[in-house]
Amino acid sequence: MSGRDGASAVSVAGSGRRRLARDLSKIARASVAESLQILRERGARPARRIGFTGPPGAGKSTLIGRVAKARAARGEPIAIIAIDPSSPATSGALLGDRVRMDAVLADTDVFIRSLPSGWSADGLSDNLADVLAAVEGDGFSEILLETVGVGQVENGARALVDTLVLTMGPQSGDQIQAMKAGVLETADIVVINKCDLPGAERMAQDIRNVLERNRANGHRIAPVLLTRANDDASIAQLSSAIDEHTQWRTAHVDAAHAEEMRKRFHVRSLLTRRVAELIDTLPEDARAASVAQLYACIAKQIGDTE
Ligand SMILES: Nc1nc2c(ncn2[C@@H]2O[C@H](COP(=O)(O)OP(=O)(O)O)[C@@H](O)[C@H]2O)c(=O)[nH]1
Ligand SMILES: [Mg+2]
Repeated sequence: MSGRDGASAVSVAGSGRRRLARDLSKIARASVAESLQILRERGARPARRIGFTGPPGAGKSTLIGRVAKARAARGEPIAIIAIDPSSPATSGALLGDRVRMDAVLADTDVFIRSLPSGWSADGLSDNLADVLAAVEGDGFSEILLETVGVGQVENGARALVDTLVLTMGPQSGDQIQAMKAGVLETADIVVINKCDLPGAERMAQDIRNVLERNRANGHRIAPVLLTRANDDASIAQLSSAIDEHTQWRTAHVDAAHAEEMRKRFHVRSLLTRRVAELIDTLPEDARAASVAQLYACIAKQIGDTE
């Protein structure tokens, strides 16, 4: 894993990035008090945030690497944050992601960081909102975020990114069946990757049919693209679709409202963590207390937090 960082020429950008990498590892495990301190120290400088979500094995890491390479060629500083679904104890997938991305991005300036998802049930890192804010504070103009999941994860990712790319393989049919109603509709772009495998075309058409039903409601209809990691033209098409969505968003989404929703989500995730911290430190004699008393005890301590 040390290959890329170690081998690259040491530059000002290089040492800045090593610091960011260290900071992110810290933030990923920070207490709420530490997170608040870090947030105060770093200024906000919004970056374009593009989320890739979808079932494991769909090809998200591979695609993100290719898309990042294509977009980095335009000269903008790009960061990739991959939230690893495996437990912190098994770093296998983490390493796999890095190896795949590093190979593609070896001759670029793209910053890559994989973080464990920790104990959160939704596959997002508990501190993801802090992590993204820290990366933004470091001057990247674009962040590509990889998260695993088809289900509730999209709600969290939805609030944190500007463009959400739902990535599936042609074999993900069962996973689509299992998706909660509405998940497909949260995506801004739907990608059927591995279109070299059978069934991709058919699946794309099925999804288009589902999405078309929304046209009557006046919703924007997400484009459904077919990609193959080794096909540069399909990667360029995906990159253009991301740009088109960015433009659409500028014209149609109230930026102040989106910013407010993001802040609300961030505060909620800080509070959720804070409550968990306090519950973990309840005293021994809490056993005798009623639920209402425990609630009051936690609420009071939250109130005492600056
Ligand atoms: N056949 C084929 N395999 C692909 C394609 N894209 C990725 N893969 C492979 O699919 C596997 C899972 O890819 P990965 O990017 O790790 O998926 P992730 O779990 O969604 O991040 C890897 O073995 C990739 O090499 C593609 O376009 N076609
Ligand atoms: Mg991956």
